[in-house]
Amino acid sequence: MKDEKKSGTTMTGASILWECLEREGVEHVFGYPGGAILPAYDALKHSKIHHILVRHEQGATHMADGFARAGGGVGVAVATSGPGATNMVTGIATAMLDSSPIVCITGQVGSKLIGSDAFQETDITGVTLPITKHNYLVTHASEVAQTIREAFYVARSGRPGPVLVDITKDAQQTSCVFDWEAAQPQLPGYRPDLSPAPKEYEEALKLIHNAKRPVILAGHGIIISGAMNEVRDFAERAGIPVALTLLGLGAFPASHPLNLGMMGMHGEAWVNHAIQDADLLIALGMRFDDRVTGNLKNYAPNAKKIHVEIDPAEINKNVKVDVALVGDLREVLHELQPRIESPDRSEWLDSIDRLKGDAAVRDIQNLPDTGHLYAAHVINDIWRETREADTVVVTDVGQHQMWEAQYYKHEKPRTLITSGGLGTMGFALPAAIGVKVSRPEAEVWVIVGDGGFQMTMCELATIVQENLKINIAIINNGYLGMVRQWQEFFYERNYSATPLLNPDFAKLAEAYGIKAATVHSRADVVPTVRAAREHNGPMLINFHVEQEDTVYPMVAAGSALHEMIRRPSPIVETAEDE
Ligand SMILES: Cc1ncc(C[n+]2csc(CCOP(=O)(O)OP(=O)(O)O)c2C)c(N)n1
Repeated sequence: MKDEKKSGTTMTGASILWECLEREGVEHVFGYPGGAILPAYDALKHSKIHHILVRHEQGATHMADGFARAGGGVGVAVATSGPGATNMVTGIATAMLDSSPIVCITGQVGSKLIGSDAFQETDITGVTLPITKHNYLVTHASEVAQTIREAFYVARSGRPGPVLVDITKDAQQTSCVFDWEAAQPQLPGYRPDLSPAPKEYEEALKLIHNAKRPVILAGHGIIISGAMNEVRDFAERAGIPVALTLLGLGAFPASHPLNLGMMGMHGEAWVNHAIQDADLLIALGMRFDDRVTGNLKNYAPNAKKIHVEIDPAEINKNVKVDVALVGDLREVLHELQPRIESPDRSEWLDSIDRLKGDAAVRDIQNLPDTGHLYAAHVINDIWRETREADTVVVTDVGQHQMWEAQYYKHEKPRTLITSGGLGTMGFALPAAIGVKVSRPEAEVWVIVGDGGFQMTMCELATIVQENLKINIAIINNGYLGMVRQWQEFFYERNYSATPLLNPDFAKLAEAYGIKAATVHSRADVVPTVRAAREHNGPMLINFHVEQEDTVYPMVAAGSALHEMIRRPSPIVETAEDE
């Protein structure tokens, strides 16, 4: 119907832009206007697309990213040229490292002015070349349709990622005949659909069947591919325990008996020991990031490695593997699944259980109540209160992020949204806006440090303007906590530039018209969380937690995965003394 109406008619580049976005299924965009993108903003009045006015272009990119991660679609961010476009850089790099499909549209100065250092001119395609999956400079209205179609195709296919489309002002203003059909993507060199050869399946099966101590390493690719059921069936059938990356949390149910928990720098001790002891690692949709491997020289020294991954560039990049199955994880597992044998692996699973040993007595949840409020208490209580609901937690970066990963037990995919690869402070608040727009029925909780919150807190205004019910828990320790922790361990407690002078966050929220509370004691956590859930609008809770708390375990940079710094346990030490 739509085709008949608009295809073949003469339209401006700006109108074509919105028309194409609508046809790509876009209902919301996050943006901020300015001179070079004004023709597009003018044409917005004829579009059904809802534009959400952000307070900073970085926020627009994180919102688009949160939107994509929560809902599985493509998020769209819009900005003007020059400073508008460069403000997007951090969000684009964040999406790139976490394979999140976003399309960023930027205005550019008139095509005749390009290269003249015109007002607000930046070569944004040059700037973003290494941090986009692909980018485009559009200088004619006639290129808009095909470019937008390609941009969406590239962003969402294969290994997803960010695409930037920079459109000159004249390309937006001038007109041409719009033809959606003729604007098919033409990308002869781009082959996102790969599949492994039969021989590779045979080799993988042989390794799986010969293994005595296998571990599955489950990553974000499982969620992107929608392969949760396939991974669960595979793990159950083969009797293989599953360790998860930070971005993999939710890809395998936390309560499943084969779930080991998070691996890596702040993974639980038994998970890292199991990986080091394994004779086979089966890496599914993960990329052996240094945060999960520790020192590569001593990484899983006795293990053969199978890598199932959609991006061939990841194979043998960090860790040399024995068998690579390059393709979509879901399809690869469909192929493998019927040929998997079900051996008895109880000996291996029992030995991992024994590794769990003293972990519980070291857990802060189980230490005697000293009257202090710890971040772990807050996060554990939020989990207990919200676990039955359709809850999405969006975290920022730092200690609270790691405690969230340890204490919020994610059962389902897309319930933890966090910046893993780039570790972008300031991500949480805007990303949560994108999450809520994508999934309005979900209960959205932001868990954020006092440092990261201040990086993008201007988006509180966007929350109010859009009337979004988002709960914000600030884990306020008065420090740039994770950096302070490194200084504590590795820089002789020289807390250089990490103590924070904070505003009264509750008053700040109230200034925006957001309900707020401040909590100092453990007893007040649950009632305040309940009040936030019941409140019909956004609420911010400022949790004043123990200032010098530490995330344990920790694999120090340069250490092997099994060399962990662990929380001292009086009980364990007493036992050793005797
Ligand atoms: C944009 C950005 N700048 C700097 C850092 C380095 N960094 C990592 S964690 C951290 C401290 C975070 O402090 P806060 O937000 O208060 O959270 P906490 O660690 O206390 O939970 C810093 C500065 C970063 N990850 N991102």
